[in-house]
Amino acid sequence: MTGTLPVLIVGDVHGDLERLFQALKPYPADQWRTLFVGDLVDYGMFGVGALRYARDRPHTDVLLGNHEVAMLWALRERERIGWWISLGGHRHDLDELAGDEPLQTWIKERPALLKLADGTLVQHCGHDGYKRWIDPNSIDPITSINNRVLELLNENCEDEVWDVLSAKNIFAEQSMRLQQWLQATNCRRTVFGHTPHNSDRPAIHHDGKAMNFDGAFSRRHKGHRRAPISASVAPLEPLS
Ligand SMILES: [Mn+2]
Repeated sequence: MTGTLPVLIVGDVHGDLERLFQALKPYPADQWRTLFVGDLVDYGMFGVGALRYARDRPHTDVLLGNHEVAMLWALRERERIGWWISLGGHRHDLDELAGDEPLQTWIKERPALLKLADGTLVQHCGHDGYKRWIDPNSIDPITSINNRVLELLNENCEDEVWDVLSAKNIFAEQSMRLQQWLQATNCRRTVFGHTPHNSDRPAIHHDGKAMNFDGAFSRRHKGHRRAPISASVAPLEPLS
């Protein structure tokens, strides 16, 4: 069922749960496969609420963003809390997560990468930094990257995951690296969020081989500029 539904991409939500309800209203959960590109937490006041809502929505996958990694890190290492708050974290959200161990486990198990049947790669950041985690002995680079990220989070190596997931998007400017990344992962195009694109629609680069769905969705985002919902939440046309 999930594989046959049309795909809806949801860019960085950043705690704006009320706007998320509004954004998803035209897309009933039973009629869409919903993919969140990560960064549901921080800036807005309802980060954990947004995570729970996405987790419980049918036919939905949620990818790991750098802000989820920062929050997990702050949860485990109390000296990190100030740093995480400086990134936009809210203390009440951390307390909420601290009291919900199943949710903590669920966040840790979110994939870094997801490949769709048409060869679309969904990821949080628009860059190829994930490639350091490819196991050369694995026939499936995407699974080997996801396995390594889970291992790192379980081994308290949030720093390494943070370093990769917080780096700047580069695909819009560096088509050669995009091409090499698509080859390395055996994919045809990539869809991501992470850095606001400042357009009213998802930003399309290199003939659609790279698409950015971070439209500064959260009204608490510093770059919000009254961005329309359609800059962040939109259907993805399948590749033929
Ligand atoms: Mn973000």
